[in-house]
Amino acid sequence: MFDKILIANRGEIALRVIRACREMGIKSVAVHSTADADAMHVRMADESVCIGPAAGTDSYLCMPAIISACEITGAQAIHPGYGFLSENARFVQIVEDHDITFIGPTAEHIRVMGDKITAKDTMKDLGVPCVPGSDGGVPTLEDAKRIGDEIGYPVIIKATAGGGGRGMKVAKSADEMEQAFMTARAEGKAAFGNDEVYIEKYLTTPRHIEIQVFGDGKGKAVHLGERDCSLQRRHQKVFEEAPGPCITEEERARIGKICADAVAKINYIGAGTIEFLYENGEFYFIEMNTRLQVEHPVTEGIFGVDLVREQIRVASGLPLSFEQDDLEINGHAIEVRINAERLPNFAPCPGKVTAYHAPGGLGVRMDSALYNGYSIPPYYDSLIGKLIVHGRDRAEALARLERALSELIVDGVETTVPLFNQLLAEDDIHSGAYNIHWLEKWLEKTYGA
Ligand code: MV4
Repeated sequence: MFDKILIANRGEIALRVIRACREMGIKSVAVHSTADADAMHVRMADESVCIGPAAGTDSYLCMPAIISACEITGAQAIHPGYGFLSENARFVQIVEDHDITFIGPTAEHIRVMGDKITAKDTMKDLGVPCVPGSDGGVPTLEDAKRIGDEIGYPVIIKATAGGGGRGMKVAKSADEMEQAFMTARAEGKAAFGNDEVYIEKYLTTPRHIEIQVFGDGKGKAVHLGERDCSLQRRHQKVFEEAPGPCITEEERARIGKICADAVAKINYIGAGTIEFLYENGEFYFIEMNTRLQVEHPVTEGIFGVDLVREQIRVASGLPLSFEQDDLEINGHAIEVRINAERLPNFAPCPGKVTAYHAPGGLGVRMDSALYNGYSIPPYYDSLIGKLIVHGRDRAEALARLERALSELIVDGVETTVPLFNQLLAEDDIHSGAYNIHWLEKWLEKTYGA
């Protein structure tokens, strides 16, 4: 086992990893930008190293500074958290070339899943059900039109390097194909330097269901069920839950086994998420994320496992501490993302937190790096906390969420908390009757534009 780990991240996820390290008797090293000298992750770690100026590109994304911080402190492994360098295959290669362990998948797995065409090819070969569409890349407009006629409209054209909804265009009919194809290509080129695109049947009202998988890198893997993350705004998740309110035990067992078997077969190591669209009782693979996700605590809540601890274990060569048959779902968990943003436009709202009080009590977990008097810097993501509640069933979790939100105090900045109080008044939230378009439609209806 490692005796010192460097955390190449900030905010609540850095605290999350530091906590796992401390429970495992592992020393932690925080890295920080000049803007984060007073941040909680710096205070909570055993050691810290300043790695550069405020901008993420000059600090949390600066590979030489992070490698140097490892060498100076003698950290044997790097946990990347999520975002920043967590899915950067080039970084993983550099880390390994310095005889440091990357706590996560191999550079090769990250590369394969980072390109959506190769990811889909790979998953299809492994028996994972995919959205019907083009077989790989679509080089010309003529090919695109032929494929559109074959699979039938509406279709969606996606940039293979796309992400966050960029490089994605829907064509409702053949006469929209030229415009959609050209735009998706141009966006892929501009945003990711890659104009390769592929085509899928466009699913009109799916849910976003993702399966948590975990591999030991030696041909063994498990699944930890699904999360329903359909409540999103502009491709940013705001509310996530596990288990999915519409997924049956049989469906979970079936798709879970398909996912676990797939990642076992490629000797996948660490945490991964296989994303599906779910419509009319069918799962359609769209993407795989090769990192620990923001919403991992809802899975931890219902399975009672520490996913970061397992990441560290398998990265050090130990087996997973459980097998598939040991895993059993207990109750229901919900996470809401608390952002320093002003409603209704979700405009970032950094500034000084004049009062902070975290909710507590049975079934309440607040993952946040906030403290009284902390100044939220304007340079990074606006996520300032995740409130995760657990109940014996979904209704209890929702009641507990409402109660916990009533205890939470974040003064001095605007937050997304009022949004959750409003959502908790909606019948569709209580019945679970929502899909990927529900939140944007609700925002439109409630606030206009
Ligand atoms: C789709 C789709 C419908 N049909 N693919 C959005 C981002 C990327 N992760 C995949 N996305 C979608 N792919 C097909 N074939 C609809 C979306 C989509 C979406 C997916 C998940 C959660 C929210 C979404 C919001 C808009 C569109």
